[in-house]
Order: sequence, then C-alpha cells, then structure tokens
Amino acid sequence: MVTGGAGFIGGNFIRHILAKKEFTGRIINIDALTYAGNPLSLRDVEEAYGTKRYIFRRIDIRDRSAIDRVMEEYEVDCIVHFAAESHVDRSIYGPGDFVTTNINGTFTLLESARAHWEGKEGKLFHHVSTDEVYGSLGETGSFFEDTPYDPKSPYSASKAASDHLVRAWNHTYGLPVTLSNCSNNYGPYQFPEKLIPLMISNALDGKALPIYGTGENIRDWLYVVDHAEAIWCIITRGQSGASYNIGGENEWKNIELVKRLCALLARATKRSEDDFLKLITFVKDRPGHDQRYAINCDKIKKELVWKQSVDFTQGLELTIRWYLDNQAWVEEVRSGEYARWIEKNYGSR
Ligand code: NAD
Ligand code: TDX
Repeated sequence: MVTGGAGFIGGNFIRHILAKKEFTGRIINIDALTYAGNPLSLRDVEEAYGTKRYIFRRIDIRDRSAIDRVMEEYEVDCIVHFAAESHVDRSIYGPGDFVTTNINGTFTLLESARAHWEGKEGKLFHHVSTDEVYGSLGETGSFFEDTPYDPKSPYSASKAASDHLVRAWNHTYGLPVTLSNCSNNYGPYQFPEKLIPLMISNALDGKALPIYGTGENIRDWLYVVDHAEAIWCIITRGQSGASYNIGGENEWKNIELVKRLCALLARATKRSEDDFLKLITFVKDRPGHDQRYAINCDKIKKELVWKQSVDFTQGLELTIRWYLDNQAWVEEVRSGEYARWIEKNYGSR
C-alpha cells in the first residue's frame, strides 16, 4: 500500500516500482486527493497495469475504518507512507491540516498496521520523511542520521513528530519500520507551488520569478526518480528499525539555481536567456526561512549501494522537457484553488 500516491513523489515511486522486473506485486494507492493530489498523474499507470497490479482508493489517512478495510481486503504486507501536507509556505498560513494529516494520519496508519500485523512475519512500514526535521545549517556541515532533530516550521515540526511516532511504534510495539529523510526533490509531476516547477511555469508564461529574501538560502536537490530508487533499496534491503538519509550532494543557492534554470529554459525554447532573467523579482522573505540544508548520504550509498543516477543539468533538462510537453497537466492542476493560493502567498509580498 502506498499512501499519497497521487502526489509528486508517491506517483513517481509507483511508476518506477511497477516498471521493475523484480517487482511482481500489486500496489494499492490510497490518497485523499487534496489540492496536491491529481489522479491524472497516474493515468498512464492505470492504462498499463489495470486493476490487477494497480488499484486506486480515495481515502483519507485519518480515517481508521477505511484504512482497516484496505488492510484486510488486500492483505497489505508493506506500507510506503508518503501522504502529507508538504508545502512549507502553506504550513505558515494554515498549520491545522499539517498537524492532523502529518501527525494524526501517521498515528492512524501505525495503529492499523499494528493491529493487522501483530504476530505476523514479513511486514514493513516505511515512513518517508524530510531533511527539514534536522533544522537549519550555517555555512558548513551536513545532516547525518543521528543529527538531533530541530525542526523550525510548522511543516517540519509535524514531520518530526511523525518520525518520532514511527520510531516509538518500532521500539515499544516491535512494529517493523524503516525511515528515510530526503532533501529537496524535483522532476516531473511536481505541483507548481514548489520552487522549480513554479519558476518553470512562470518563466514560460512571462510572469515574475519571485525569489524570497536575497536568494542566498541553500537547498540540496535530488531528481525524484533517484528518491524512488533509494526507497526501493531501503524497503528491499534496509535494516529493520533503521533510518537512511537521501540526498543529491548538489547544493545550490536559490538565486543561482533560478539563473541556471533560465539558461536551460532559453536553450530548450531557443529564446534569449535575458527574456527569462529579466523576470527575476526579489520579494519579502518567508517567515523563519531555513538558511541551508545539506545531507550526508554516505550510509545509504555504502550499505545499500544506492547512488544518484543523473547530474543536475540532466535532471533539470528532463524536468523542463516534461513541463514543456505536459502543459495540459499544468493547466489542469492550476485550476481554481491554485489561483487562490498564488494570490494569498504572493499578492502582498
Ligand atoms: P505532495 O504534496 O506532492 O503530495 C502529497 C499527497 O498526499 C497528495 O497526493 C495528497 O492528496 C495526499 N494527501 C494529503 N493529505 C492526505 C490525507 N489526509 N490522506 C490521504 N492523502 C493525503 O507531496 P510530495 O512532495 O510528493 O511529498 C511526499 C512525501 O515526501 C511527504 O511526506 C513529504 O514530507 C516528503 N518529502 C518531500 C520532499 C520534496 O522535496 N517534495 C522532500 C523530502 C521528503
Ligand atoms: O516562490 C518561491 N520563491 C523562493 O525563493 C518559492 C516557492 C520558494 N522559494 C525558496 C524557498 C526555499 O529556500 O526556494 C527554496 C525551496 O522552496 P520550496 O520549493 O518551497 O521547498 P522547501 O521549503 O525547501 O521544502 C521542500 O523540501 C523539503 C519541500 O517542499 C518539502 O516537502 C520537503 O520536505
């Protein structure tokens, strides 16, 4: 069972796993279809795998009886838990759903798994988390698996709380779990509220490219398919109870990243770089904006023989090509609710 599979990373994970020869199982995707979930993103998967190997159920992870029914009906042996409210800016405007989905939702899944798997072998709950639980770094250093938690935003605090619950259910009840903490992802099907798809869509529409503050904040970027493969390595070969950091080893200042995107967009559209660069606009900073994230992912590289498969230029080119070829998807997800969000977040900046 995959939770949140109609979202960005969960959807890419489902597509990646079903295409693997060594995976012969069936995936039940449960997703509440919030503004961030779009069943359109998996239409190709539905067409390719039908209901034999891919099943979608619209279910809220806070709904215990609905989760129990799926656990029983499909005899779920592994849960890969992506479902979450995931956007930091939205967590600043409205933290309520972050607390109920990210914390209570994870609690509900853990309790259902515990009830159904008690005394049984061969089960696994994999929890997908973020590097943001570790807080913010200065100019040097990086996050390791044992770095103390120090979340700073309502989003990262709710993710940290969910990580603690998962570890407690392992320690106290013996629930078989693994966890992963990943850096910023980018790639196809990312909702255009996050930095990279927002910049691509705005640039193609000739709209402002809003950089928070001075643009000096640093993020580590990983191509989403590499995240999917890392999770596959963990659920098939990871140690029970262990956490793995996943990262791109690819740190960029936001402003430098956006300039790089402008150059690659110019190449892909055969337009001048200046057409895009002139759209860069510095806007009021995000409150409590974390300065820098950097992940040390030596553990997963050494122990599970995982590594990144594309460099940043290749990954960005693939992403730009995907957005250019999938304007209909972008238009679809930018319907009513999206316009309201853009006005709320950027209107007064
Ligand atoms: P997303 O916002 O694109 O997708 C989240 C999905 O969860 C959506 O399909 C949404 O409908 C679903 N969902 C939300 N609330 C739900 C609920 N109550 N019940 C059922 N479904 C619900 O998020 P994403 O970027 O794909 O992130 C997936 C996971 O990976 C999250 O747990 C996030 O914290 C983590 N993560 C994300 C990144 C990143 O860069 N995007 C990096 C590291 C970790
Ligand atoms: O319009 C913008 N302008 C801007 O300067 C947006 C949307 C973002 N930014 C900055 C803020 C961050 O420093 O770009 C950086 C990246 O922002 P986001 O794409 O919102 O990502 P971030 O806040 O870093 O969090 C992401 O990475 C970790 C994901 O959204 C989380 O789900 C994940 O856990």
